[in-house]
Amino acid sequence: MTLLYHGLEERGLVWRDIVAARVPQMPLLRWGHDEVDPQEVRYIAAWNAPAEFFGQFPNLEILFSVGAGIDQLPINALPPHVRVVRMVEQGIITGMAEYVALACLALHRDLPFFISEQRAGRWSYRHTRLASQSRIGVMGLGELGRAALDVLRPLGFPLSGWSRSGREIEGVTCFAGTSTLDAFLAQSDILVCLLPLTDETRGILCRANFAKMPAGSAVINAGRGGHLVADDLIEALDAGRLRAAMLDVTNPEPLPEGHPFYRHPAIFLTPHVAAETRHDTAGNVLADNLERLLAGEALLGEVDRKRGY
Ligand code: NDP
Ligand code: OXD
Repeated sequence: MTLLYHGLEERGLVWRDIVAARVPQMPLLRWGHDEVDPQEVRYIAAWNAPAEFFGQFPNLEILFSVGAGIDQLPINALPPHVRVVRMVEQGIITGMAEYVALACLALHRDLPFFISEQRAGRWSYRHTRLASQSRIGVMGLGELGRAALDVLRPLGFPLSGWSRSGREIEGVTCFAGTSTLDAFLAQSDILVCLLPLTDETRGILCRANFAKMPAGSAVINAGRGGHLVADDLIEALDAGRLRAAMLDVTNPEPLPEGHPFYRHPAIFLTPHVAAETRHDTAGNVLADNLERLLAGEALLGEVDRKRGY
C-alpha cells in the first residue's frame, strides 16, 4: 500500500518527514528518488502530471491535489472510482486573504493611476473614496472567498458574495445561482473571482458580464486563467467600461512573451503567487487525511467529481 509523491523536491522531503513522524505505517515515496512498484501505489499526492503518468498505477484509489484547485490535474482521465481530494490548508487560505486585501485596496485607492502618473513624472492629484463607497463582490464563497471577506469586512467595504448554493455570512449580502448573477454583478464596483474552474465557470469574466457591472468598475482574478476571456478584458478596459484589472492567473501560464497583458497600462499581473501551498501546514493536512483514511473517516477537501470541485 504505497503513498507516492510527485512534485517539487523540497516539498517532498518535508512531507516525507511529516508523514514518517505522524503516519509511520504509510511511508511517503518520492517519484524519481525512491524505488516504486506501480502495482502497490494506492495513493498519489501531486500538483500536476499528464494522464499517462497516472495511467501507470492500476490500483490507484485516491489522488491528493497539492493545490486547492484540481483543474490542473487530468481528473477526467482517471477511472471513476478514484477519489480526488484537494488541499484545504491554512497557508493557502491566509495567503489568498492577504492577496485579495492588497488587490482590493490597490484598486479602491486607484493605485494603478497613481503609479502610472508617477512613471510619467506627473504630480497628479485625484480625489479618493472611502471604503464605504466601493462595493466589493466576491465570486465563490468557499474556503478562499470566505477568508477574503473576513479580511475585507473590518475595512468597511460594502460586501457581497455569489455562489452556487448560497451561504449566510455575517455582513455579506449573499447571492445564489445563475439567476442572481446579473443582480450581483450590477452592484460590484470591484469584482473578485475566487471560483474553481469548471465547465460552468469557464469564461465567466467575459464581455457580457463586464457589461452588467457598474461603469468604471474593476476586476480581480485569483481563480484560474480560464475564468477570463482575455480579449474581452482588453476591449472593456480600452473602452473605459472597466477601470483596471489585477490578475494573478492567466491562460496559459506562464503568459507568453509579448502578450498584451504585460504592457497594458490598466492591467497588473502577478505570476500565480496569490496563495502558495505551504510545505509544513499542507504536509500536516496530508497527514491528517492519512490518519482519517486509516480510521475510515471522511477526508478533508474531498472533491465531488461530478460537480467538478
Ligand atoms: P471551494 O471549493 O472551497 O469553493 C468554491 C466556491 O465556488 C463555492 O462557494 C462554490 O459554491 C462556488 N462555485 C462553484 N461553482 C460555481 C458556479 N457554477 N456558480 C457559482 N458559484 C460556484 O474552493 P476554494 O475557495 O478553496 O478555492 C477556489 C479556487 O481558487 C480554486 O479552485 C483555485 O482555482 C483557486 N486558487 C487560486 C490560487 C492562486 O494562487 N491564485 C491558490 C489557491 C486556489 P457552493 O458554496 O455553492 O458550493
Ligand atoms: C492552488 C493554486 O490551487 O496554487 O492551490 O493555484
